[in-house]
Amino acid sequence: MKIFSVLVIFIAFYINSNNFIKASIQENFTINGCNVNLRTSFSQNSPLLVQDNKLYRPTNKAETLLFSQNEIVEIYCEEWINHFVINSKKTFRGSLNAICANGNNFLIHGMNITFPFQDLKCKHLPRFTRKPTTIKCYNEDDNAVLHEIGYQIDKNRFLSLYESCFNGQRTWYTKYNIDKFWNNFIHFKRPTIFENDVYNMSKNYYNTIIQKEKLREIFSGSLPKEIQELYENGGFFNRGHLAASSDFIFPSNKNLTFHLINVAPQWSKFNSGNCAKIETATANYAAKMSKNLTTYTGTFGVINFKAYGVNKDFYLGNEILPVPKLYYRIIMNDDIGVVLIGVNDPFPKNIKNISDYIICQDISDDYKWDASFDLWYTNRKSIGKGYSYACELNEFLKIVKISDIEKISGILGVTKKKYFNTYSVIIIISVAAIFSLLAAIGFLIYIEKLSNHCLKKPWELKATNNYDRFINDPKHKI
Ligand SMILES: *[C@@H]1O[C@H](CO)[C@@H](O)[C@H](O)[C@H]1NC(C)=O
Ligand SMILES: *[C@@H]1O[C@H](CO)[C@@H](O)[C@H](O)[C@H]1NC(C)=O
Ligand SMILES: *[C@@H]1O[C@H](CO)[C@@H](O)[C@H](O)[C@H]1NC(C)=O
Ligand SMILES: *[C@@H]1O[C@H](CO)[C@@H](O)[C@H](O)[C@H]1NC(C)=O
Ligand SMILES: *[C@@H]1O[C@H](CO)[C@@H](O)[C@H](O)[C@H]1NC(C)=O
Ligand SMILES: CC(=O)N[C@H]1CO[C@H](CO)[C@@H](O)[C@@H]1O
Repeated sequence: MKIFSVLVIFIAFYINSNNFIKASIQENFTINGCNVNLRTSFSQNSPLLVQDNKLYRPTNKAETLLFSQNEIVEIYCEEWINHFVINSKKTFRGSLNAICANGNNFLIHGMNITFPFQDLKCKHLPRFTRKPTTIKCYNEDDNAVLHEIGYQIDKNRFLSLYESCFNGQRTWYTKYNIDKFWNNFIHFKRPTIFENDVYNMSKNYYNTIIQKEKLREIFSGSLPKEIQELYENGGFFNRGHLAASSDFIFPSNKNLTFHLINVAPQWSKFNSGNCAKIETATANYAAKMSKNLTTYTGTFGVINFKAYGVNKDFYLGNEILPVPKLYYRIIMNDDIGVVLIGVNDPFPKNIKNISDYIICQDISDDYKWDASFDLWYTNRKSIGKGYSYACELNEFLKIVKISDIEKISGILGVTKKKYFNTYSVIIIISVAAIFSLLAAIGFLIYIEKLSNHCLKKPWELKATNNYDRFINDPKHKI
């Protein structure tokens, strides 16, 4: 209320006398720099931040964004509300320059008036623009091309947030960056509606009732017990994000992940289980190590219900949306990388043989992982949360042929090689057991020979000694 009245007075003065405002701004320009607290100065409808024609990136890992005095940050919405509307029509432009004045006050270029950062709000968050390219992105799929998802700031400027490799039916992966100053200080309320300009869905195939109908269809009417139970407990196929909203810092950026090109059907138990753990681990790792991570989060294969007697790839809708068998997340920093893979099937009965889901050698037990990966590491083999494992990227790329990744020369996220993992311990014990067995056999054979030779069992030899034997030998009898 107080701020509001101050603003009304401020604006009243502005309308009456530009000179007064000018004077007060000049005065206020003497204090150095600005700081904008991420927790308190951002809200659901904060504008997109742009700098040097790129998406704005924080310059430190603190809770506060720092700007030097007179530093310009471009703020972009599609429409503006509140006090801006009262002023000149320039306020209706999609993008404005905010110039750091002091504290968390910014001068809006062309308006000669400062606002605290938190008052710079959009009516709604800027909407996505999807730009299909002709760039092929998956070696074995000629229909798959990159689609850029971003913001069309003006005629000439399109800023891409992520790229999805999409073939008209499924997204193989979404590629994006996790910032080295990643943080989750800003609370974001997830939208309930996903944007869709890529699927022709006469119905929403993610709707749980429609999903259940589809499952019933393949099981000729009655669902297996486990699946029925999951459904009754509110589970089913979620819209599993590839780029997670939590991978991005700002509300405007988080919101753009809610597009159907960036999601695929994912069992809810895996979604909130190991898939979420992998997301948290990678973002934490970027922040902890202050490393920009290039990330590809993708899907592989199609699930089936072989163990339940239905040996057919499973799609939601009329063969429209394949339900992936595996999800993966590649994380790279220059030529150091790793891939974490999760099984999109939380039913132990359906996973009779886990090796059907292992597409490259699991190295998760061979290394000590950075502590950022602890939560994932501890739960990684739980089938109910979506069994998961890690592979060397070069091995993975022999199977999953992403076009644009160069050779990788090191493993990301690990600290040192474990010389004794579960397998090596098993091997050592087995080898030791075999040697002991051989030694025992050898010993028995030796005893056998000895007893044949002496016609006496060794324990019977106890009483005698070599001298006695010598003396008792008929040849030596005197
Ligand atoms: C804003 O202030 C600058 C100087 O500080 C002045 O040159 C400009 O004319 C002012 N603009 C308006 C719209 O008053
Ligand atoms: C983001 O948010 C707005 C509402 O604030 C919505 O209209 C828009 O379509 C959302 N999603 C995307 C992907 O742009
Ligand atoms: C979308 O699908 C429906 C039925 O599934 C079909 O009738 C319609 O022609 C399709 N529209 C387009 C644009 O392909
Ligand atoms: C992080 O990535 C951004 C943009 O991709 C780049 O400008 C910046 O230099 C990178 N920083 C490091 C330390 O690699
Ligand atoms: C599991 O599958 C692998 C390869 O698909 C096979 O080599 C192995 O024998 C199978 N194990 C069982 C118990 O069926
Ligand atoms: C030194 C000075 O005038 N500081 C003022 C800058 O503007 C804020 C409000 O926008 C005032 O609270 C300060 O007193």
